[in-house]
Amino acid sequence: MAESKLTVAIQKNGRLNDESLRLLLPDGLATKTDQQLYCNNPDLPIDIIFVRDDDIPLLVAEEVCDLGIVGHNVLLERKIEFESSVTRRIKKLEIIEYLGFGNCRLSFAVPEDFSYTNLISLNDCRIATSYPYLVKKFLVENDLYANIIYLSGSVEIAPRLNIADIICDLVVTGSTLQQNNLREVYSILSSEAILFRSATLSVKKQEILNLWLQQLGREGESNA
Ligand code: PRT
Ligand code: ZN
Repeated sequence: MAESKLTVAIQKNGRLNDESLRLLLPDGLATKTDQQLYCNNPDLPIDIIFVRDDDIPLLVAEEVCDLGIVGHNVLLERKIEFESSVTRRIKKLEIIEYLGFGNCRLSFAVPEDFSYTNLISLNDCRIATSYPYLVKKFLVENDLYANIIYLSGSVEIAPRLNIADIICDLVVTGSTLQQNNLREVYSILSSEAILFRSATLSVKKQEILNLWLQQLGREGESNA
């Protein structure tokens, strides 16, 4: 990647794609097509790479990209995964800004007929989730024990299929839970989209980043 430009990884398709593009590209420059994986605009100090959101933290941690936009939930999940890996040597990631879109929460939800009193009711349950590292961390911190069943999607259907007793998934309005006869009982994380960076940008790239954030009218405070 060119040293005179920043490479930003954003979600190719999905909930964060539109808003991420709107943030990165001034009006009129948003010309992405569905098939596009790469956007190189000579008028901008950034190149954009379109990928699945789950891959973005690794691309930045491996310094393939300089910046990324994902939900905070995805960044935190992948960070814990990286930290627990003994084979992968990855660079630190720093949050530049909370972006105010993609708001949601990661919550435990139980079937309507599940007898839930408090967190202790989760003990010994089978919990289906796409966020096994965040759930595990929460259980350990709260002195709870449960079996975590990893599912990459359609988590809400797991209790009905009897592959899990309860779930831990993203919730916004609660209507998906309701449709699946589930009720939210405890939220473990509030999330929104974040712009984040590799902690090891070169001095040159750091200068480009500061200038670009100024152009966007953004301060860009770094916090890990
Ligand atoms: O293909 P790719 O892997 O890139 O996309 P994805 O399918 O993994 O992610 P996507 O596009 O669904 O979500 C991207 C990010 O958007 C998430 O990581 C969150 O940070 C954020 N976000 C915001 C949401 C939602 N809102 C949301 N409602 N992510 C998922 N949902 C789903 C949730 O999983 C559940 O199935 O919507 C349903 C709940 O919504 P309600 O309104 O019915 O409660
Ligand atoms: Zn994803």
